[in-house]
Amino acid sequence: MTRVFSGIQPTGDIHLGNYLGALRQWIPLQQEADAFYAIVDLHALTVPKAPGEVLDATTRLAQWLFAIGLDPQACTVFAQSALSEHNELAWLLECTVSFGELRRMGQFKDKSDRAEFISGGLFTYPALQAADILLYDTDQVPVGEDQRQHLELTRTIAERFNSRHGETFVVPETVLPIAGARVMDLQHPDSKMSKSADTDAGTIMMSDQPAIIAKKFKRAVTDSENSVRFDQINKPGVSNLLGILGAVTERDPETIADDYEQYGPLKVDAADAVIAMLEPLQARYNDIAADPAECRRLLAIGAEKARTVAAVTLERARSNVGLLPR
Ligand code: AQP
Repeated sequence: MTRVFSGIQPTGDIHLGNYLGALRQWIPLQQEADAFYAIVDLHALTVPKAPGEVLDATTRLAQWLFAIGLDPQACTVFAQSALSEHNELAWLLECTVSFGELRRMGQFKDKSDRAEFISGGLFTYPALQAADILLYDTDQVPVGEDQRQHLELTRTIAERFNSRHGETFVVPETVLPIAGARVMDLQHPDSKMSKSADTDAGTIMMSDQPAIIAKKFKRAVTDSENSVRFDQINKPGVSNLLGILGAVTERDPETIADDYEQYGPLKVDAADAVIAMLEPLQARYNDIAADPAECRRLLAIGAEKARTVAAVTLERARSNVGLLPR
């Protein structure tokens, strides 16, 4: 059976980009593959956090993952920090990746430009991400477009390790969604929708209430041309609205453009489609959020299942590198 792995950081509440770009793909893969989904809480520490922030965000994120349809009987959901195997393999992979390769990562450039404190972890975290993936003998990694470069680096690291130390890791493939792979900020349509944007005016949070969603779409930045066309280069704002509406309704954005002459109705329809999609998920989240202890219990069971696979891969890597057996 195909093995799937993907992760998400508990860096704040999740948004429409996370859902359309990655999480929505995770649901059917539970049935079609042997799926491992990690809340990558160690990655969240690459940027300074207040005490308790990551723990709270981890619990809320797990609740959202169950609310959108992850079934702990059908897949393995766990928190990365529960398994020391991730850190141990990360060190072996840090010693496999070069300084120059890490320096070329767009996300590092982007985040370090904005950060007051640039941690060493922010620089090396693609090696930890590679460890997350490679520990599970992963065939496929369903992610949004922004992760493509990191996934390429994971493949390079796996191939280099295999050629230096003998066959150790499965070299994984990146799987992008057909639609929604890159959802842009509604206020800054040249930037991706992100949890850590300066304001949330351009970000549709999964928990946003209908009136807020309608307001954010109404204020979405477009352009002064007043013609509805899908043209991501010259009309990023309008194309983003068409892309979102297309991803939610599973229609082609270029075809949808033919239905509109003005931006107003397009904004209203995009908002309505998103509201209708989110309402049942929000209702399920509200039920699940009432019992945080149950959610942590499910994560602990997931971590035990994950360890049975991760421990075997780590031991193989240690042995192939030539470390003392434990
Ligand atoms: N705007 C987006 N469009 C499509 N996919 C997206 N993803 C994130 N933003 C978009 C996908 O969501 C998954 C989880 O992302 P993450 O939380 O691990 O980290 P990120 O990519 O760094 O997401 P954010 O929201 O921008 O968080 P911060 O601001 O904390 O860095 C990934 O599969 C990602 O591709």
